[in-house]
Amino acid sequence: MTIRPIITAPDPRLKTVSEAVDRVNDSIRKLADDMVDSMYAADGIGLAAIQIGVPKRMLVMDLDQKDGGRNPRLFINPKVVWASEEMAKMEEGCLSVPEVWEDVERPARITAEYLDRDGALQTLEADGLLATCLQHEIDHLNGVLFIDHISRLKRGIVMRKLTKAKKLKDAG
Ligand code: K2U
Ligand code: ZN
Repeated sequence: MTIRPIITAPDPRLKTVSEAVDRVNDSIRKLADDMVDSMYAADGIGLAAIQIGVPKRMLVMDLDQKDGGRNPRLFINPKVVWASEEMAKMEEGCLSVPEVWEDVERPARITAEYLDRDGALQTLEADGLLATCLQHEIDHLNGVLFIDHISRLKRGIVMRKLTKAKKLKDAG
């Protein structure tokens, strides 16, 4: 059980394009376990490796967690291979963008390919919260935050708020 600190914006590491995982081994599985522990500790329902400072293309999710369940899922080298033209709007938040909630439009339905905990290729068809969360986390692997999808004006306001909050936190 290892809980690792979550990087919060503004931080240049969150703009990193993460590297593909070339072999799913015990080290990768241990990292995934740490990610799950860190996600639960922060009351999140998703977490990308870069959010704990590791630039590898992997993410964890547990949508049941919000209802008190425990059903962690691991996605390694996830790739959206199909997305609907139909869009869906959902209010998003992020463990790396604290206390900010904004509506974001994304494709309503997606098909994604990824490697599972054993390194086997899986295909997932997703809609609803699963589709939104998976796209949000895959954005993290490409150095994109959900606030990069809102208006420049709103993003400016949010970034000034985050910068001020981080300065106050760093000042102790
Ligand atoms: O990337 C993350 O920080 C995980 C997100 C997952 C998510 C984002 C958008 C839409 C659905 C899920 C967070 O778990 S969102 C929920 C949240 C945000 C801040 C603090 C606690 C929980
Ligand atoms: Zn996020």
